[in-house]
Amino acid sequence: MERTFIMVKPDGVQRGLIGEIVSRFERKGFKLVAGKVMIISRKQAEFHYAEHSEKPFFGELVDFITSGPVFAMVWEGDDIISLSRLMIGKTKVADAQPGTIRGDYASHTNFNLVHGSDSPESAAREIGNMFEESDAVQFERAIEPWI
Ligand code: IDP
Ligand code: MG
Repeated sequence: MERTFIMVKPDGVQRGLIGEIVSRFERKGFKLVAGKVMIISRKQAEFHYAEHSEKPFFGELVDFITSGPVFAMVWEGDDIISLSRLMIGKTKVADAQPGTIRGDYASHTNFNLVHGSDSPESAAREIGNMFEESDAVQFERAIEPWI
């Protein structure tokens, strides 16, 4: 079982797409174990996007991600890191297939609605940057979604 960090970015929150995005992961059968509306600090944003610190768009990216509330979440499921990235769709808007979140709702790469961790190491780092250990609720489901 894997965990990943999923975040509805400020554009998704402002466009009223939290429910739509959460709904897709729920219907897929993944388990939500933590979630909150928050405004992330510049320090958190710079840590979150540290791998892009040398890119020309880094400043813009940090400005954008701190520009308003986000909906930060921890989701759990088998192979959730790769499966959630498939559901989110490709980074560049021109490559994001219809049927994916970005393919269905995003029309600009800089405003692509949602973030999902790309590896177990990124997931652990990103979750630790936004949540306390005690924020994650441990529970067993009465019924698994694939039954
Ligand atoms: P990902 O969100 O699909 O993992 P990354 O390559 O990690 O994509 O890039 C992080 C974020 O930076 C993207 O989601 C997008 O918002 C932004 N970004 C990526 N490439 C560009 C670019 O060429 N110009 C502007 N923003 C970009
Ligand atoms: Mg990334």
